[in-house]
Amino acid sequence: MSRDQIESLQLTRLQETLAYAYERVPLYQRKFDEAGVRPEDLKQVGDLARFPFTTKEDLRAEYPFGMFAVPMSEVARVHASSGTTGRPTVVGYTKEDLDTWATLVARCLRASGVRPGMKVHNAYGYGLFTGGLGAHGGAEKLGCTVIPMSGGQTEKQIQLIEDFAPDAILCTPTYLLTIGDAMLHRGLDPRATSLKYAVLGAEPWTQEMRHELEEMFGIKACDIYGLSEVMGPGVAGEAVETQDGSHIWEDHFRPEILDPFDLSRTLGDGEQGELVFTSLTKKALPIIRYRTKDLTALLPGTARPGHRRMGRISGRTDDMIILRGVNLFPSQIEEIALRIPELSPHFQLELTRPAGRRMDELTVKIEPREGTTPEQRRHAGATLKQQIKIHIGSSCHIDVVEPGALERSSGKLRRIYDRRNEA
Ligand code: DLL
Repeated sequence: MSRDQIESLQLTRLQETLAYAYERVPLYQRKFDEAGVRPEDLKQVGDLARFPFTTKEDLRAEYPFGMFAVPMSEVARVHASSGTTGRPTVVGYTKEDLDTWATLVARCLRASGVRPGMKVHNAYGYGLFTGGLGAHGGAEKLGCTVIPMSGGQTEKQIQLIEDFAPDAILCTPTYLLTIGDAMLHRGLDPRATSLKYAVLGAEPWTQEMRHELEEMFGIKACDIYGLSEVMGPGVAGEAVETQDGSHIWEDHFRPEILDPFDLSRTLGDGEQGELVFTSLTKKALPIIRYRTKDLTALLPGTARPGHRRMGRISGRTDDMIILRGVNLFPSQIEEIALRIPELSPHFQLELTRPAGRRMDELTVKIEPREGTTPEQRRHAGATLKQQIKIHIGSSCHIDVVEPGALERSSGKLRRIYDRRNEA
């Protein structure tokens, strides 16, 4: 589809979605009324900016099923995201929604190099998390043989990869690294496996990490993006021939980028801000201007010209550290650390304010590579400190810990901020 075709499709679908949501979901009716807007007020796509946002808090307040636009008898499945505190956010799908979801994940997998008939090892977690079943549905829809391994049990993952000889693996980038490290630890060569493609997402990752994983396994690694409130994995996917960021499937989602400091300002393509989505075809849970809190920019389409790409996620609005006035995202530290060969991508940031001090202090705890000498570790730590000062402009403490000392997870990479001392 051309850009023009997509934009005119978006207009019709937006009009339909706004009317559908207003009519069926009390929360939307309330919010639209409060904002003084009616679905008919959308005459062109840009009018969407007049409509109110939806947030995670809205979904929590309507827990569990208050935002569903269809009777429960038409809800074929629910998923939920755990959240750090309080109630989980619950999302629902009709049969038709599940079919659309599978079609879009299949589109992502195909773009990333996976083909019908291939064997796909799915190591995203199954259960309430959308990753496992979402990726599963897409791989099945594409016509692959799915190995529903789920996350965790790294030894078993390795055994099945050896025995079942899959062509592709689906998991988080950090978990693929964990599998690779575990193989090396056991004296196995990750490059000798049957794997040719990896479709990785659910957490931010960098070009450096891509390079590392592609080298480690001898594969092509592509990104897949999504979030449960908007659908799950498959909102956007990356093409293997260009590997230049995920294309957002704009026939099903209308993206916007907003100024994170002034949400009334819509930013143009190429500008970094908060990503906001409106669903265009979802039935069970239509979502209007959902604030993802993810920071990125919209870029013109390349391999799929009708759809725009998203830049990589440079952070989350709620992850941003303001260190003595400098805005800083954990991904910036990762990018710098990965350029230092003696350091691994496993790190944690700690933000503290020592008693009696007026300023926050940042400590980067980072693991070195296996086999590095104490001297190399000291040197790598000093280089990291210096590079952070040059590129970010902040001084920090570096603590090069022992390899394997920091907490790992098979799901999301967790950065731990110690904000106890924050004023
Ligand atoms: O993580 C859905 C998913 C599963 C995507 C498997 C890709 C693969 P949630 O648990 O709702 O859904 O978390 C959504 O994760 O707002 C981003 O902050 C982050 N995220 C997801 N994919 C990427 C990605 C799933 N490719 C939140 N790059 C989103 C960076 C990502 N961040």
